[in-house]
Amino acid sequence: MKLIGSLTSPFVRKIRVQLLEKEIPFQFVPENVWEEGTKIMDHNPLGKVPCLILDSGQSVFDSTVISGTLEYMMPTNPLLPTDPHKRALVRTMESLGSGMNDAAVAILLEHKFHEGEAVSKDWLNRQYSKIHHSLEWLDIRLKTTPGAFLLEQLSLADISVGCALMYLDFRRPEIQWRKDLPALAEYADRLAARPSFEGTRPPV
Ligand SMILES: N[C@@H](CCC(=O)N[C@@H](CS)C(=O)NCC(=O)O)C(=O)O
Repeated sequence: MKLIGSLTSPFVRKIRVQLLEKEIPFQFVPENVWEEGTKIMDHNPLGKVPCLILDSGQSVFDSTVISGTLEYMMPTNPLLPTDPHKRALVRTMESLGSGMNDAAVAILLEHKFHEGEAVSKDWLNRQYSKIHHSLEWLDIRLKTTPGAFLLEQLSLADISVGCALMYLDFRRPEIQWRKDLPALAEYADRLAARPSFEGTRPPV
């Protein structure tokens, strides 16, 4: 199994963490999708990473499809509950993490492709608002759970949300969410101490 991706992408990190937690061996294939001459379109017509290549050669893309595929193909250390309602909640929180990443990446790209007056403040504010509302939602959710995780045990929700929170620290330090939401910050720190997160920290 091969995983095409970059070491800084939070979507790719989610899959790397999942593979490590499930103890599934894989080959990491680095790809810079922004470089001219990238070969990512040979595997994913959308030109995005992560892209998982199964041993059969079949491509699987979009991180949420990859994470679901890995769960039903590889039953070791399950990261999705069997109860349908809890599963829906975990998958929703996984999507919340992805949506936070989408917003944080959109801010990054607005600054990458526009300068000065051309930068849309409305667009940026829209993205910051999504991130702030998601952080508040997570803080409330965390207060309703007795343990260390968003549900009873580690799940795809924690992996996705953990990657999103750590991506904010990495790329959007101006948000300064930690001081207003200390319980959420502690939660992120607990996740960051796991070997799977430790081993997938973005290079500085
Ligand atoms: N919904 C996708 C988002 C993946 C994504 O946006 N990846 C970024 C890297 S962080 C990318 O490849 N961007 C290239 C582009 O948008 O053309 C997923 O969950 O896999």
